Amino acid sequence: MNNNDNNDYSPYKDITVDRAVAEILRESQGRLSTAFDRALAMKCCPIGSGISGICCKNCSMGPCRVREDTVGLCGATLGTITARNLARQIAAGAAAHSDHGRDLAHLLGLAAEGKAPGIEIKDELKLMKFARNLGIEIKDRDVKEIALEASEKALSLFGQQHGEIDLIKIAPPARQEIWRKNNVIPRGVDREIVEIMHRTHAGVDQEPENILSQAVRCALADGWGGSMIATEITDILFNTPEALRAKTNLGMLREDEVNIVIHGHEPTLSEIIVEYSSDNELVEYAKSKGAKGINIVGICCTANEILMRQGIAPIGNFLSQEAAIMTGAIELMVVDIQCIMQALGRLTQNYHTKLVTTSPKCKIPGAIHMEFRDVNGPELAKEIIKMAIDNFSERKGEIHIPDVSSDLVAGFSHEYIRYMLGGRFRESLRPLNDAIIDGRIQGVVGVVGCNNARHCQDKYHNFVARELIKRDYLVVQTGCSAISTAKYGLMVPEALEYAGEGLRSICETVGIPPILHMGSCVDNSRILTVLSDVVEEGGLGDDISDLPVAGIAPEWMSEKALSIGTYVAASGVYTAFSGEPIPVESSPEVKKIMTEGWQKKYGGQLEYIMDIEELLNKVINVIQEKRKALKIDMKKERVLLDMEARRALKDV
Ligand code: NFS
Repeated sequence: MNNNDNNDYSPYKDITVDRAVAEILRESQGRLSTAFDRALAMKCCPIGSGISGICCKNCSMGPCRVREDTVGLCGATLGTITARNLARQIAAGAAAHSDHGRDLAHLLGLAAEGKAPGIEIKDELKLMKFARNLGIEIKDRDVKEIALEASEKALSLFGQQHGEIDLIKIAPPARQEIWRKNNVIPRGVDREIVEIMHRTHAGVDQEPENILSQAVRCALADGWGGSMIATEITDILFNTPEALRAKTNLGMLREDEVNIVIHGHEPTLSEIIVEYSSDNELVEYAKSKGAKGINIVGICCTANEILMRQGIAPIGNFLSQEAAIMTGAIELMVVDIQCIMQALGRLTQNYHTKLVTTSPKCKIPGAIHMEFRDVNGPELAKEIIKMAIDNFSERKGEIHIPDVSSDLVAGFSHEYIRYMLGGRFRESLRPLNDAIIDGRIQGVVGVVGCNNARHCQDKYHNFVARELIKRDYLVVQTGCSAISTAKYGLMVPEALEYAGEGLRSICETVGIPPILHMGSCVDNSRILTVLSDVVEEGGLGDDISDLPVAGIAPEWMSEKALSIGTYVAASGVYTAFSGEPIPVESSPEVKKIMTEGWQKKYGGQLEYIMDIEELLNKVINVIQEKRKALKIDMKKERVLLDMEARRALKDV
């Protein structure tokens, strides 16, 4: 089912293409301020955003506003300041992902020692793989002992001072050599973040290229370090996702049930809340208060975590969070970290909705703080659910739940993709490589990232995803971008009617949608693993930069997206951002380093292209050039390859 076509919600069709959000905005008639209103009321600063010059506020002689022909009080040039600012943003993004990974590494140790009630090791196979990747001996050892050592080893990667972080060894050997040659292999996650803060202090690193090399090293520490640790341990503790069906959008709120929204990024407490939401005692308690049951739904990446493993409905992405509150149907919104609008604190005051913060790292004025401390999961989850139930009878005013929802299929971990393509006993990416080689799949494109209130919600995500599948490109997605296309019914096998003939034939054979939901934003690390596996499978070159693949963040907004874009580019993938400019637009010097410079060094680049059609054409051209270089650009007859022929393909 998909009833989300927004043509009749003028004037909101320029603000959002999501009919559910548009309906809520129309209903509110501007009575309550949302990010959409604030974006119209306040233009963004052209200097701060790097469109016409740049601003340096790293010392108190400034802030200095600098253009190409001027310098700051210390003499800093436009290029230097631009590179410094971008590096700091990348450090913030990498820190957010990695600190999340650190907490999970810590939790793995507690779970191994039995000190984290409600949390246990669910995927032992994945633990063994993770431990091996960390260089841990697993033979004849107890699972808990291995888990404890894996936790300690993972934690040590954050503070490691020398050498190379272990997980980069998952990358193809040729890729590791490129990084080694350019001296950008992360030594330790925290070290790279701290070094950016040092180098960008006034009067330290002044050469844009050198600053950006450290930004690359820091971003790689995110993708192949902090984020990868987060993904791997989340799978170990809560299970590696497998394909499942679910539903999405605001229509998944229930008028007659206690609605609890989980919002943010951490999977831990959310998983426990989901578990207790079906607890008999609590369900009976809800019924005693006049509700028919307890309905758990999600927003942003916590939603993606519990969707991927439990099939819980994501009711919206980043720009849906205020609209969700404005339905008046939410008893309680529980938030942890990242992408939680401060506006929620004030907005919830207009409704009965309780806003509950749970992380010591994120308190919000107007919210009730109920701290999650690893040891109190079940107790806290029950308390939160009970608070929501008690709030059910406090609903005031009219409830407005838009009747908008779509089906989706999620759960495409890299393990599941291998299994689905090769079967449980011969799991393999071979069919994918073969389909790319024979041209039925032209390439693979990651469409990822946020919503941005300065651009129409979901419009670009949907545009690029639809256009790509139409032309036989397999689309893989994470984060808010994944929720975006799911909301329009593009993540179900039925969406194959929009796909090109080649892509459709493959997806029909395997039984998958043309767009694969691979999880939350830290799960972009899954995409890195798949790309490495595709290289290892053979026939498509020796390195990620040989593959006919690309990355797009069409509506990006967060510093995390800048870190992701940088590590994807530095991993050898052409990456394009649209919507708001990357804040380097006024510096031709920095733009050149990130495009031509990184292309030469890393075989991938990161650029901003304002026009979405131009971006699409560029992505397609880049991929077609890769196909040409691999000599697979000609349409071939399908032939069954024997082992010898496959080996020969490796040498293409
Ligand atoms: Ni990613 Fe996920 Fe969404 Fe953007 Fe925020 S929720 S971590 S940063 S807004 S995609």
